[in-house]
Amino acid sequence: MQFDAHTDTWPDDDLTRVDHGTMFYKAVKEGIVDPARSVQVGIRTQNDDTLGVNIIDAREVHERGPVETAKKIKSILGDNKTYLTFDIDALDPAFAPGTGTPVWGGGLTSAQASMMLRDLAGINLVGGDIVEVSPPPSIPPVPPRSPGGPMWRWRSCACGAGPGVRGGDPAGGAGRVQ
Ligand SMILES: [Mn+2]
Repeated sequence: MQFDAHTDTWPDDDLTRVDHGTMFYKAVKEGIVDPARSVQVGIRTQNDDTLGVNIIDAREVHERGPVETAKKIKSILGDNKTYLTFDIDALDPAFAPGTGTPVWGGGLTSAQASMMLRDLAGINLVGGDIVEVSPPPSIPPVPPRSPGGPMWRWRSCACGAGPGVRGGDPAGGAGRVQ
């Protein structure tokens, strides 16, 4: 399960090379992930070859809403072991400007991401990461909670929505894992 503005499936058949835009091409080609049980959420760049991976692009998230999107994600993942990779550029630059390859406009809001991650509680999550967090010096520092927010929700996703989660702000800025 990948939250991202980019699919990171650009073709590169040199399997000895690691690149931040091609790793999922290689993961599919090497059979590390099952594309039919994989999903990319928040995509808003074009890549004609999906390699069979399910894509819920940013527009679909906006049209469907976070609650229904989370249900669709769950239906794709099923009970399979799931790794979550959250590229911070899935969020609109208005919410997370500090990243290496920002994509202007139309990205997910922090509230949408927070609600989806919370609603994904119960999936068979085995690990995860947050990538591409890179506050450039030319903009004001990103408040520490901004990149930390998805990680916090990731924990709620892994641990189940506890009382501290359920009572929290749906925008996900503040809160505690209890
Ligand atoms: Mn990206």
